[in-house]
Amino acid sequence: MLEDRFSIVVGDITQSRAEAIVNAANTTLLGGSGVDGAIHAAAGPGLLEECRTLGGCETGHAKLTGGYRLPSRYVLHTPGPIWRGGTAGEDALLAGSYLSSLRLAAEYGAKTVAFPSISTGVYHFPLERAARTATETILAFLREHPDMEITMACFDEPTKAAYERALAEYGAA
Ligand code: AR6
Repeated sequence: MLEDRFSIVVGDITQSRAEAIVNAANTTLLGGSGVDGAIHAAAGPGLLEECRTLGGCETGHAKLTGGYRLPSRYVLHTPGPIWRGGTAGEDALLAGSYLSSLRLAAEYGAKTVAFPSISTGVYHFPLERAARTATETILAFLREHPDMEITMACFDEPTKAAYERALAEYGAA
């Protein structure tokens, strides 16, 4: 079953045992608040040093680094879109963040990937809408990659509930 390879949990992504975790970064890739700050703090200074060599990243794209002191081997850094009202291509950019991260993970042989809820914090993307776009993108990817497993590491219960609703909507489709 597809749903067996998509877990939605409440947790701190820096504790995840996934081979690759995703960072909801900004286009500089030089750190920030929220999950970005937590990942850099847990990984240690080596992560920022490597990020400095990457030359930033476009919104909706992703770049890979090592995991340094994290349990994960890789970090996939993706700047999600800043919410601008919904008519500035935000949905496609958010889908791009999920898909670019997953393609990079597959390219590097990471079979387990954990995501935070990209763009729904500081970037103010509406949670229900983000959860639907993320879930639809993840399920489509999983259908084509039967060897991969994906976890949504939600920071709180309302976030988890939103992704569970989206899974109920798309999982059966
Ligand atoms: N583990 C899992 N989720 C977390 C964690 C954690 N340790 N910490 C926070 N979250 P945000 P964005 C959740 O603001 O909206 C940064 O400054 C948080 O509760 O981290 O994409 C970057 O540098 C929320 O549900 O990311 C960018 O400038 C989700 O992660 C900007 O923020 C995303 O919230 C990116 O904003």
